Amino acid sequence: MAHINEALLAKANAHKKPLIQREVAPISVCEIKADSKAFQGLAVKKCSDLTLPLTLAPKESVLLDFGEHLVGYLTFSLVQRGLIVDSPVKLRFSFGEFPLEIAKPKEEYRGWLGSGWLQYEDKSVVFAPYRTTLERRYSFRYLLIERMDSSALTVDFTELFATAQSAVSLSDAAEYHAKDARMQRIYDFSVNTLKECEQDVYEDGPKRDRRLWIGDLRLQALTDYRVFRNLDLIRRCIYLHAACLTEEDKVAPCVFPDSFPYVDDWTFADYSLYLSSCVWDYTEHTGDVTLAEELYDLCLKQAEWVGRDFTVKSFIDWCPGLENEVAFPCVYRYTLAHLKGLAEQLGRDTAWIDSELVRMKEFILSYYDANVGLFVTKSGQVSEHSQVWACLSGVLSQTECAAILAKLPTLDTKFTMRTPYMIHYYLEALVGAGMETVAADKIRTYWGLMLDAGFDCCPEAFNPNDDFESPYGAPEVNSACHAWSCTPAYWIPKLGL
Ligand code: RAM
Repeated sequence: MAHINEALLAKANAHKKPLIQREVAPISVCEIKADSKAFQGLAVKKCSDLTLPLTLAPKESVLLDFGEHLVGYLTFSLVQRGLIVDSPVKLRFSFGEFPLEIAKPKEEYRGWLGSGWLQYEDKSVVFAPYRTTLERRYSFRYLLIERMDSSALTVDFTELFATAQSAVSLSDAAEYHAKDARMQRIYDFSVNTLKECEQDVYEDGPKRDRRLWIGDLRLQALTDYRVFRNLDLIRRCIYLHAACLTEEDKVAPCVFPDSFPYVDDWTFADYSLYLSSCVWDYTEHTGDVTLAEELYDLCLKQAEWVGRDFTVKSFIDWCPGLENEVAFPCVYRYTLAHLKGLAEQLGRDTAWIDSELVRMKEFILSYYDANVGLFVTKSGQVSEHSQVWACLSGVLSQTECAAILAKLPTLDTKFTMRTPYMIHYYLEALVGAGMETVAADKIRTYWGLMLDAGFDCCPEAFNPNDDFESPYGAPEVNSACHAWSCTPAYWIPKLGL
């Protein structure tokens, strides 16, 4: 059973703010065409501007483009043409952040996430005129409306719009002028991603999950200290993670803020440790130690349980077959440095943390293979993750880190970084090693290719060599607006790009 700290939960809820809403109408009628040069082989072509009423005869369908990525609710009004509706009008609404989501037949879904995440719903309209707002919130740019029934009557949509919502508005974002147009576009779509994911909590991606993940939260908050500086939301989300613990007072990887008991009973140990990093970042960026005072003991508790056993489950990245044996202890040491920083600020005893830092240095270095100059697991696995996290663990000099990171592009391994989340930590390792130029190139190429692929926001997973890669065995449920991918909005200003 979950362990809920009601006092902290009340604090989390005291920081809840109303969302900003705006109405957005679709701008054009379009179609999806096969195009071998387009991302996933599908391109959207505009057919005409959209003007209402929009008429739909039985078995007809129409694809609409809202012109931008939205998170919100669909409202429509329907009237009959001339005669009385003599049998229900059955409509299917399919929402998509990207064309494949609309184009792929729903029955072909084979992913391991619940098929309920597919963004569509059927609506029977028995009497007209009729007006409704669909109950489920969707994350989309495109909307396909299909008339599924065979009755003889034509209907008109006289009203059709989305009520888009976010905790912030783009006009509140700190301005940044990048050095060139491409970097500016990368910066802007990263900011847009962050905005779309700022809802009642920092969602990982508004299309799926509808919950708060601490690994994502850390990167969102880090970016947001500069971009929107939504400190209420940051504090609210940190409190939520501290309030809703698993049975043994472990920080859960995700909190379901709307569904009691708010957490499941499993953990990703690296995610539990990020509580220290979140509180450390908050203290660093606000100069306010009150949160650290409230949560230090809980942060320490996470380090204590993790320090006892490294065989626990951790996340690291969505890379099949990855052994976390090196990367995970490195995350532990990386977050211990944040914990130590907090202890020093609060005047707490650091003796246990200091001894752990020494013990972990020795442990991590035992994985260094001097023959190849790389970190290797006991089974002989060489992954990009082990090298990156070894550099971030603080056990190597800057020169040693630079030597290791310079080898990454030529490593002969299939255990490569798969998510923009992991690539954020790669950028951090590069910057720490004094390799800012390589970091800037990575931002330009990797996120630049996402732009070229046509994304409006930064996707959850992106492999420039495989358009169909999916952590879930089904690219149509990948999220095309994912907060852990928004960190160019952190790095670009930081590096003055
Ligand atoms: C995905 C989520 C989230 C991430 C977890 C580990 O399912 O979308 O972003 O934190 O994986």
